[in-house]
Amino acid sequence: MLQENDYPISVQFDFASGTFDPVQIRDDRKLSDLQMMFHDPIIVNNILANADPLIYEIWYHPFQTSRSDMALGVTRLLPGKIGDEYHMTKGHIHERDDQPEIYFCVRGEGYLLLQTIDGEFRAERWTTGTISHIPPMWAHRVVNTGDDLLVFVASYHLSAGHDYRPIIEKGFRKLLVDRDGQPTFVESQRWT
Ligand code: M6P
Ligand code: ZN
Repeated sequence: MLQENDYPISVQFDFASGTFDPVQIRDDRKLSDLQMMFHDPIIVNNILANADPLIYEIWYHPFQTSRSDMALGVTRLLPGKIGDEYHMTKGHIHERDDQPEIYFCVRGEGYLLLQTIDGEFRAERWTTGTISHIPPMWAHRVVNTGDDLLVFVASYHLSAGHDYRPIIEKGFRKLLVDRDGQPTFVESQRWT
């Protein structure tokens, strides 16, 4: 017997704005939510003394049926920098170690950074149209190195869970900073 939540659901995505309708949950991530993520605390505190700029929005739609827990997330990552470091997502690793995710860059350009707990690191170059598979056990973060909005679509199981602790404690091995107008990887001082 089908339950009430076992029926198909569709939402309408708008490529121009990078939004979809109807949205169930919207989460705004401001600089104050990413204080521990950017490498220069002095610049972060100077900005926060006057303003708390929006870095990205996440638009969610959970699809929960009596037998499944798929989620759709659309992230709108604004262009910009905090000091010399490009806007990025907080980044997380899944609580469950058997849970992958698909990220689809539908607008903009940048990088997907991936890292294991043991410190294996990968950076996937993103342009509009890149689709990346994030295997289980890899932390993931997206960096917008372009002048335009970067929008990516994510699909994952809600039960995967988000663990931010390894990112808050040590961050990723490499940072993406602007050097003479060029996105450049540098080693993170926090990683030891
Ligand atoms: C995607 C998904 C979400 C995630 C969001 C932002 O939409 O992976 O689960 O929350 O990106 O990433 P973060 O949680 O690292 O800020
Ligand atoms: Zn994830």
